[in-house]
Amino acid sequence: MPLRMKTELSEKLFAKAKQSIPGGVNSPVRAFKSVGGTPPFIVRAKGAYVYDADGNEYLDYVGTWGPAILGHAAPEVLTDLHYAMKNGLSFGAPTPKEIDLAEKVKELVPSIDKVRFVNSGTEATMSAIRLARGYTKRDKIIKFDGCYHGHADYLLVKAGSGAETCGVPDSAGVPKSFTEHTLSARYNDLESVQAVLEANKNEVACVIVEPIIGNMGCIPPQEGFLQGLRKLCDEHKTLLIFDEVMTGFRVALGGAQELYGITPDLTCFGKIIGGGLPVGAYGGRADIMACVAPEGPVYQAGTLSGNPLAMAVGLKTLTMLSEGKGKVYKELERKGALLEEALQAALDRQKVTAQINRVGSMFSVFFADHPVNTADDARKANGETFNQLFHYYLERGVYVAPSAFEAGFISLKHSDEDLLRTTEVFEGFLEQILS
Ligand code: KE4
Repeated sequence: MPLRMKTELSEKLFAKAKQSIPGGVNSPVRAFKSVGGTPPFIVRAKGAYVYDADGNEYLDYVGTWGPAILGHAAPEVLTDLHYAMKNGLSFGAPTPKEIDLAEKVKELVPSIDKVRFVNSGTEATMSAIRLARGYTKRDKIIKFDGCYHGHADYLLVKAGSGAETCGVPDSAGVPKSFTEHTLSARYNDLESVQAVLEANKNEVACVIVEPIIGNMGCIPPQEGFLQGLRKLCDEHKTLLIFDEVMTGFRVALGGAQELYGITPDLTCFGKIIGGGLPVGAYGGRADIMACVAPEGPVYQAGTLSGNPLAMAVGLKTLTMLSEGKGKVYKELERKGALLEEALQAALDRQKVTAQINRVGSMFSVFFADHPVNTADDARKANGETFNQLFHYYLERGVYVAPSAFEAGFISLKHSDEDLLRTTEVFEGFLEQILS
């Protein structure tokens, strides 16, 4: 396994970036704060690989945090993007492509009667919560410790992902009054949800949940948890919002709601729905969506919402994923299972205890001798060992998220050889920490 060639250029670029951009990055988790070291400045991506300014090649399990499910720069997607670009970049007016993508989303996700496109997952969750409050005329919301739903002020409460990684799950700059309506419960613990609902009877507008947590590492729902959430929300006339920004079109063509057979009242999308261009979306029941301006009184807007380039790329991505009626997801499951079995076999050979959590092509390895079913379980895993693995991987051309509180993603372009090579590097790390 050749060690990384050099990093001088990325180091120079990082120093230069820090002079103009806070922390040198446009999103905190990219800065390698928790793992240490210098982030490679990526200049090109193709298939399962990304390439940095120093010419190093990496097998990519970040996948631009989820969108690159087809592999980077899929030729078919680029063709549609080039065609769209020739007609202009943005019109600030309704366009036919928005209808095509909206109809595709409705076809793939039956719980969606109507959908509104925005520009990020944060906008999607922000807007869905405002809509839930407007529809129910209630103010309080319930989120889960460790779930991350973007950086809206009132959602930065016990938030996962970069907030957890940077140690600011309750960010500075958010007035206490902004979070007084944000209640927190524990994921995979229905009793904690019931207690909060009972203590705030008829005051909770919505429960928002990552149906599979991806922002504390990958934590799947335990049997009955999501069904229990659905039942509790019905009993309390509280809306159930699935934040499928990460799981949407990732774990199944219809997302986690298809996988687990749950119908949420509203769903938020991001990442894959834009195929790598900035698209977020929220949608759901017609009677709720009828409250969204200009039809109804809940205001939400955006200059670049429905951008024709992003619509073209998102539509091509979902169209390619839906070819062969779920064939793609059988292949992603096969790849995921192959990697999981190979990693587990390496752990067994080296007699190292770790937890591999996986749903389809999203996964995490926790260095823990206990199951990881909650945010606290994830926090108790050995972060130092993760950080060592991170750098061992990076030096050998395997690029995983620079935080133990993120999920890894396999794309359709990760070959079996790529996955097995990953395991060889992983086993080399295990041997090293044992020596
Ligand atoms: P964006 O605003 O970053 O598009 O989406 C926010 C968001 C909402 N909901 C879920 C479940 C999410 O995972 C995210 C964003 N995910 C993180 C990675 N875990 C984005 C990466 C980053 O913050 O740089």
